[in-house]
Amino acid sequence: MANPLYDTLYGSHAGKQDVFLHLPDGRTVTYAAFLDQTAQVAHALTGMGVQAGDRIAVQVEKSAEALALCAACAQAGLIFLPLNTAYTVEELTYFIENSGAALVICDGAREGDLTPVAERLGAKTATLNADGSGSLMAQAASQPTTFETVARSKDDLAAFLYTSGTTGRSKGAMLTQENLLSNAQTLTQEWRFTDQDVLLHALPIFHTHGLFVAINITLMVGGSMIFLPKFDVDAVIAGLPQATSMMGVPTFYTRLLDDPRFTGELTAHMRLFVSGSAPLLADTHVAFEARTGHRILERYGMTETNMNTSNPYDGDRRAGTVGLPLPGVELKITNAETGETLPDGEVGQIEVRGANVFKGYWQMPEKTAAELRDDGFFITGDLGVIDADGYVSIVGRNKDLIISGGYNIYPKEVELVLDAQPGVLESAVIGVPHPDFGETVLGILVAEPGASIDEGAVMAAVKDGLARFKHPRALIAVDALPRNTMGKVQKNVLRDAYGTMFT
Ligand code: MLC
Ligand code: AMP
Repeated sequence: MANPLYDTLYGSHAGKQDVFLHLPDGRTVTYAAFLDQTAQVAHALTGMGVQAGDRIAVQVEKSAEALALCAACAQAGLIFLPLNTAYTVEELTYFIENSGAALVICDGAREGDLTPVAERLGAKTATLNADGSGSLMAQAASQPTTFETVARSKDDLAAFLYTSGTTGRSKGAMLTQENLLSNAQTLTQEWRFTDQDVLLHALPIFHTHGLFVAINITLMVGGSMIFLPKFDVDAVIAGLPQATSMMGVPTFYTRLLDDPRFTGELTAHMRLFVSGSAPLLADTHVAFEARTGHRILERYGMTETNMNTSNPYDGDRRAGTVGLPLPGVELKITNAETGETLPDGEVGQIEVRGANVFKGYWQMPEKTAAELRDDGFFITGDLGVIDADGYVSIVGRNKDLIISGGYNIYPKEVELVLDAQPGVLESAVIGVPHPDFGETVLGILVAEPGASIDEGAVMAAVKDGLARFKHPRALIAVDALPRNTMGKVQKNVLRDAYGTMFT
């Protein structure tokens, strides 16, 4: 039975003894062995009573087994829901409840906390640890190494990825098989990936960049990956000689440039460096070329749309731009108030349409309608401009979003926690420049009349409720927040006042 996503990315490699993964301990995993394990995991999952269309919430460390779990979901027609390993139990509770997950796969260290939450929400639990141990693989080990692939259509959902919104509550972006396949096909061609490529993979696999852009392209061509648990500058420098290509967020590249071992000689053999998920400063692009001779290929994407634009593989990779719309992706700049299309050279909101654009937000028709027009154009919330050569530059956002080291932080989510603290009348959370993470989080607090704010207690409360990367790097108490005549907090005034704190 046909299942386009599984058949194209995985089934097409049946029996191949070529290496798919190079692991940090020196082990390699062939495609054949990977597919055998995938089938076993698919049996283990269906043996727990889940069925096609069910959501599988996954908060596990990066490992070959975690990839087999993702592949098994595709083969069994399950909807893969990857979750940032930094999320707290409180955050996870929301995702499990909102998604209606039938099964939660977590690290053994989290089992005690998450099992009662999962049970209360009607979900089962299994464990998968960073070393591949845990109940899921224990169950899978005794299963057959073949599994009857479940029939799915390209319009069926393949993954949920949660992306917060300016109102603070995360939204489950519904991605179909076609969303993933069409983008992987396009990127493979645009970026010239082949089965000779060895991609150095140091990204997390719970977000679009590391999961779908990096891995699906490799699977599409039958390439291999140096599969690092996370970005570590020593491991990356050690792995580069065996790699042909690398993908990363800008922080990867600024950290490599900070290391004198990262030289032109070390990278002379490399075919391609790709950057995205956050703005790559033109200075970084220039410094990278001066050091290595390579011009980073910057591209622009989103959880809701996968990749939208890319600088050319052959052609001018222009620093400070995100390149040209990808084949099959329509991109326009519009007036945010009227929706009318603006001419090249004028700044407006970026809207995109194509097979890459998601189906909507899970059980949130109003939020979906607010961003996904009836004609299929998706309002990205990014501000951009198209130049005379068609190159797109992102010049800002009209969504309240901070991007720190490539992770999204939505100020509203942090403000809600700060406002709930004793002595705090109100707060404003802003992003300010940071040399390592690009942007970092700053909390501005106003005390209730006559009250004083215990900043230590406030930070302790934040630590309990929010993932580490969302924590304000500093809290600042002020008498009042600047407001415009409409009473809206002027965050630009705050950014001007505190923007140089960390630079
Ligand atoms: C880690 N920390 C962060 C952080 N990452 N804090 C803020 N922002 C981040 N991004 C915390 C750590 O837990 C640690 O806390 C402290 O900050 C110092 O950590 P570090 O050692 O400097 O961080 P490190 O572990 O090295 O991680 C930094 C990083 C990582 C850049 C390698 O954040 C990363 O891999 N980012 C990639 C994110 C990503 O994949 N984005 C794609 C989104 S998809 P403590 O308490 O331990 O000191 C998307 C669509 C598209 O955007 O276009 O691709
Ligand atoms: P996410 O929701 O995690 O997928 O993040 C998507 C957001 O990241 C986009 O809406 C942009 O704001 C930002 N982004 C992604 N790629 C780039 C880039 N190359 N330059 C600037 N911002 C980017």
